[in-house]
Formats: sequence, structure tokens, C-alpha cells
Amino acid sequence: RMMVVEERNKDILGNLKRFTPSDRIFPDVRSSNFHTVAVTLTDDFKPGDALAPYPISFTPKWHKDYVPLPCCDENIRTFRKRVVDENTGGEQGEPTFTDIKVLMWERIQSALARPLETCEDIASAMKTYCKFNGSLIVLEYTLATLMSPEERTLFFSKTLPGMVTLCLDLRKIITCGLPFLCRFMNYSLTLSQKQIACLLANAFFSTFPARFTYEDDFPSINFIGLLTGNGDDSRISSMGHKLRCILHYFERVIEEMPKGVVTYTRKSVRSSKSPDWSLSGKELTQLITLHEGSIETEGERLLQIDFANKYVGGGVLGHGCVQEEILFVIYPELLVSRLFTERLVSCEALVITGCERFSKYKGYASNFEFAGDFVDCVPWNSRARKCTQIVAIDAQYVVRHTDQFHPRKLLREVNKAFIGFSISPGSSNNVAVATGKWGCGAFKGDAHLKTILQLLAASQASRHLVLFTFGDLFLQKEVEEMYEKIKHMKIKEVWALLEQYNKLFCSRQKPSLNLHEFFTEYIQISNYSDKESMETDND
Ligand code: AR6
Repeated sequence: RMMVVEERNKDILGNLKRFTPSDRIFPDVRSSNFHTVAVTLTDDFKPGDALAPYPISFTPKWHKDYVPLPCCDENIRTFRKRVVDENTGGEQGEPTFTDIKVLMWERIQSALARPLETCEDIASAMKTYCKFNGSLIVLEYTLATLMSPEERTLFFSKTLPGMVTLCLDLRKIITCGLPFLCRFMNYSLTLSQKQIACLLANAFFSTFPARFTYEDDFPSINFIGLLTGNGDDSRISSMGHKLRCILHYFERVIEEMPKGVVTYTRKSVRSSKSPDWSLSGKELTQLITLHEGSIETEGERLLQIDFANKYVGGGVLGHGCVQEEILFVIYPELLVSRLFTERLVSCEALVITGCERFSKYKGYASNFEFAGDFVDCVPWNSRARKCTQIVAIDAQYVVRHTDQFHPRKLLREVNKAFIGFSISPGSSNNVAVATGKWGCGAFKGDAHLKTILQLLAASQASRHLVLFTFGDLFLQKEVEEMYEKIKHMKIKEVWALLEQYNKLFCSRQKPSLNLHEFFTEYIQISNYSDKESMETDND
């Protein structure tokens, strides 16, 4: 039966509206009080035209609201140097030290100007400006094990020199201050793909200074942890394959720099402004379940969901290798969001519009593997952006199973999904949401509950919901059964059922009835009223 359902749903998926170049996708690429556009994009721009940075010359901003760029003159570090007493040759008495102020950009420039012919050359160049112990073992592993001799030669002869040039041309390529996207801000930043490549080259060589005093509120950006493996050899394979994807991206952009732009938008609402779920009279939209396919492939040009960490990208530069981390290495332009996106709080999402996919992959988690070049055929629109929109929303980690059904937790998750799915004013298109077991892998959430919450959020946002169960046939079957029971209800009725379920079945560590049983058996038997008898039955 599920095969019939799968085929039917594939047909429905095939007929869903997807983003097209003529859609107006929010936000438009135009500077405003809420949008910094780092390039000049005039109204007569045609796709393929070169994009000049804006403003014409480097206008540094060393200020708490802006990303401290490594090439700023204020990027100075003080090093303590031992002073040798000329009379004693330093052999007697207490050693003395003096502070030396170093212009870091000069140091980085001279370090990377050296010939870089081996991994050791890269490590010793980086050690002159970046603190780390040991060697770049993941880079060594990637070059030695995951690349053919021809690919290695290409790396040292072309890709690496190209990355150095991109890195050191920072002042020419990015001329404006890059604002931080901080909590409670509704703000967008548009960068050209070349600017992103330049920032990622800087991240690779780990040139970024600390983001003033707020470093802990931001995800890491320098790749040093990924290159060295953070001292853990056991994940070297998946880390190596993640790095292989990133190096493949550099191979591609150095061969031919893409000419589009990408917009990073932080969306934030006060929780008091979120919908009142218990009053919403909206009907449920369509739920389409598929056990085959993935968000990024079959969900292309739908609203693709990133199962995020509050620090966007999660463990991508460390050991993590699940949905978000994989997404960030096959679409490496997502990585740059880590430079300026402060950790997300509730009722906030990060929307990335226009990024390009560069790699194929196979396997998952510790079996993850780079599987070659990916040519992203998603078209660009007239504003130089690919018709791809990815939304990062972070679910909450579930410690005690029944806690997630508490109304406070329901509210947090449904509002989080809603801010991600909601359509911004000015957009012409409410394409369906492509999602899956959001919050139900590393974060251990209940897949039935998360599906219902995502369905409510999508319905409120007037979008259909495509649920990729990622091979989980059983979940597909159960979700289909649940949806069958509730598809004619209003949002407020489903919300009331969730609250009822929490009251009746979630007082203990383990619910006496799971949510699927509750939706498919209980509400039918009880007709929403005869609760006691059922509770007793299930005890
Ligand atoms: N398409 C559809 N479903 C997928 C895909 C895909 N491409 N990849 C995985 N799944 P998880 P979470 C399914 O654990 O629980 C990261 O470290 C698969 O069944 O990534 O929200 C973040 O940075 C998987 O078990 O999401 C966060 O720290 C399930 O989706 C944390 O994990 C959930 O994927 C978020 O964990």
C-alpha cells in the first residue's frame, strides 16, 4: 500500500509549484535600512554581468556592529618577546620581555606569499599568525587518501595559489563593512559569490580575528579545527570528506568564478507577535510524505529546511556530519553565514537565498563521502540570484521524552517553524516547504509530534508540507494515517488535541500512548471526550 502512496505522492510532488526566475523572492537585492548589498547591482543589470564591489574603494569598519576583517589596520596583535640582556647574554637573572605590536594583515600576507608546496608548508605559514598545535592532519589525509595524484597536483599548482590570491585580495573584493546579523534583528546581507569565495578562502587560512568580545555568541569561522581534526582521529574519514567537498568548491570557483549573489536574511519576531494557535481558524494544507528522496534533491526550488543548530552550521567545522553539516559542505556558501550570524534565539530563523550546490555525496554521518562534482542547474533570476532558498531553524534538544509535549515546548517549536516558513511581505510565492525529521535525529525529538507542528506552521503560512522521511517507511505510513484523521480539521482543533494529549498522557517519563495511536485510535474512539476509559485501557 505504501508503494501506491509513494507513487501518488511523487506525482503530487512533481506537480507542485517551485520557485522560478520570474518570482519575486523576498528580500529583493536592493540596499535599504534593513539590507546591506556589498556589490553594485543596477536596474539594468543582466545575468552574467560583472558585479563591482560597493563602495568603489575599501572603507573599513572596525566597530562592534561589523565583522572585524583581517585586512583592517586595527587588526593588531601584541606578542610578548623575550629580551636578551646584552651584557649577560640572557644567562643570568630573571628574563625580561617586551611587547611587540604586529599588524596581522602584513604578517598574513608575508606568510602566504611563501611557496606552499606541501601540507607542512601550509601549516608552518599558518603558524606564524594562527595558534594551533600539531599538523593539519585532516588536510594531509584528504590530499593523500581522498585525492588522486592528478587532483593533488591540481591542488598545489592551481587551486591553492588561487585560494591565496582570493584570500589576499580581500580589500579589493570586499569594500564595505559587513554588519553582524544579531539577535532580534530583521536584516539582510547580500554578497556576490566572488566575495563569498574570498571570505571562505580567508576562513580556510584561518585569518579571521576574534569577533570582539562576543566570540562565544558566534559559530566558529576559521577552518583550523577542521584542518587539524581537533585532536580526534576517529572521525578523520567524515571530516576528510567534508573538507574534500570544500576543496572541490574551491577547485570549481577558481576554475570559473560564478557571477551571482547570495542573500543572508535574519528573521526575528517577538513571541507575543506569533500566531495564537489556539484561535487559528485556518484549514490544514496538504501533507505529502515520501520515503525516497532528500530535501536538497527532490526538494529543489521548494523552501528547503536546514535542521540547524542555534550556532548555524553546527559541527560542520568540527566532528558533526548529519543533515545540517552535510548541507553546509555541499552548498559551501552557507558556511560564510557563520561569520556574521549570532546564535539564533527562539522565534528566529536564518534564510539564505541564492546559494549554489557544488558537490554530490553518498552515505551519512560516519559513512559520509564526497561523491563528485554537482552541476547545479537551478536558474538565476534577473537579480543574479539562484532560485534556491534554504531556511535554518534550530529545534530543541529533547532530554526527557514527555517534556517536548508541554505547551511551552510546543509553542517554542511551532513558532520556530512558523518564523522559518512564513512568507515575507513582498514575496509573490508560497512554494511548499521541503522538510523531514526536523529535530528528530541528533536532537532526539518525536517524529510524529514534529511532523504535526511543522504541518501547523506550514498551514498557518499557507504552504504545503513535503515530508521526506529519509528511508523511514514506517514513519511515512504512520504520518499518512495521522493526516488522514486530521486533514479536515482547523489549526486550532489540532492544537487543542496536542494540548489534550499532553494533559492525558505525558505526566510520566514515557507516554502511555504514542501520538500516532492518540490521533488514529483515541480521538476516534473517544470523539474527544471519553478520556478516562482510554487512559485506563492503556495503563
Ligand atoms: N533529507 C531529508 N531527511 C534527512 C536528510 C536529508 N538530506 N538528512 C538527514 N535526514 P539531524 P536534528 C533525516 O539529526 O535532530 C546537527 O549537528 C535523518 O533521518 O541532522 O534537528 C545540527 O547542527 C536524520 O536522522 O537533525 C544540530 O546541532 C533526521 O533527518 C543537530 O544536528 C534528523 O537530522 C540537529 O539535529
